Amino acid sequence: MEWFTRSMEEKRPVLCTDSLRLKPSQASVSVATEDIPVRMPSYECQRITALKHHNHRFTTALELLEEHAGYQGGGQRADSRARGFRRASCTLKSLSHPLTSIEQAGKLPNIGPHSLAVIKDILEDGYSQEVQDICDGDFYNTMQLFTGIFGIGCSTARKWYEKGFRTLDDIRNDSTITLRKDQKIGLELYQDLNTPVTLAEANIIQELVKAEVQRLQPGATVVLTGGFRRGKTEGHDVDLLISHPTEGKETGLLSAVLARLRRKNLLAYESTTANTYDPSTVTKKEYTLDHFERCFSIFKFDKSWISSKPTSQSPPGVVKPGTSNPDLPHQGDRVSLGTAGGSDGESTAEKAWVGRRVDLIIAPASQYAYALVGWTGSKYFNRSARLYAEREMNMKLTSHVLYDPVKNQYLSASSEEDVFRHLQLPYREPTERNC
Ligand code: DCT
Ligand code: MG
Repeated sequence: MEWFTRSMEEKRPVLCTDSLRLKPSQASVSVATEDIPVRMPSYECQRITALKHHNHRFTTALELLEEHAGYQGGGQRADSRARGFRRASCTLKSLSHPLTSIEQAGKLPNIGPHSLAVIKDILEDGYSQEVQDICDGDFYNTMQLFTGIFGIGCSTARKWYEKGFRTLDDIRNDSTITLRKDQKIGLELYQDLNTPVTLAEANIIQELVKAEVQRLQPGATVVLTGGFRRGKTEGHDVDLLISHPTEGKETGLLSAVLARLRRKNLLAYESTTANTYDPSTVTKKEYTLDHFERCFSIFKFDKSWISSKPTSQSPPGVVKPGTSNPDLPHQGDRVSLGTAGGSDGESTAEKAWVGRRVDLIIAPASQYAYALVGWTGSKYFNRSARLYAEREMNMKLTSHVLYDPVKNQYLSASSEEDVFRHLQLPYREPTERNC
């Protein structure tokens, strides 16, 4: 594990300057670097958190501990342990210089004693023995393997681990295990779905869906959200937010688009959920992400769509979907899903496509700005913005709306900037929301 056994990074202190672009806030902590004190707010949504930062050797270790804590189960206590590691990691990501001393770390917000001990080990020894032991352990590696199956969560993975299963073949060959449709395909397409989706692939899928959506409803929009919108070049899925500037014109769009994609044999799996949004329940504690109409799908991404040879018809790596492109798969394509399979992470059958997870979300125009913030994420940015809204603004933020219970008012927003303005937060670009 090269990342935490690496030797100490360059120690020259880079002072916190305006890169944090902070407004003094009710909730901020004074952080003294070598000589310039800066204030680091405690809510992640108040800070700038970029993908590239100065403290990867700490944050990788802390996020591994977060993942490991999440695997262990134990309800809210385990969740809050996991969150503790993530919050410490987020703090270090938004630090504008490499952390060089434990005294500095101790002055930063949201770094608890356990995280501090790990940081100390890395500062002193160049690695953390605790993290090393987890990485070398059976439990962590098995949980990673099993939770990598689409449709399998931590509790099922843990149950399998406790039963003694260690490989995907153990799962495939056990007659007592009954898998749901999504889990079956998750196992069949294990290797595909555990190979990161590239930005080039995401752009092609977006264009393809956009062409279908706009053919059905001119003026409709399809935006690539999630990690790609935050600047990531790889992700585990493609999150597409579909809308139309005229409220109501998005109605019926999802089923019509899916019918077209199905006819073209582009879908290996689809699961649709209806819109269940009810504004009157906005003050209730929520455990679901949101209530938009959506489809969790697996696309059959034809391997030939990514081409290194540019043509006048299609730019490198990008085809014009929905046109007469001969490369697009069609009914009776060479592959049927039943032929995929094999041992752990291996597909033995040669197929012409690779499975790609795609989420299609339908947002009505009046909720679009909130949906865009929510589906851009990151998950921890959202969590922090929602906590901030509740605790500091006495408001309720969701991916549908911002509600002021004192005025009994739903605050309308026509852009992401409006959402930040309502919350009295400095605007953060998507690339600055990578907590
Ligand atoms: N989201 C959230 N809470 C969750 C899950 C997701 O607020 N529990 C939001 C934030 C990101 C967005 O939905 C898309 O989710 P993912 O695809 O899971 O996240 P991602 O950042 O796009 O990650 P990846 O790049 O791996 O797809
Ligand atoms: Mg995503």
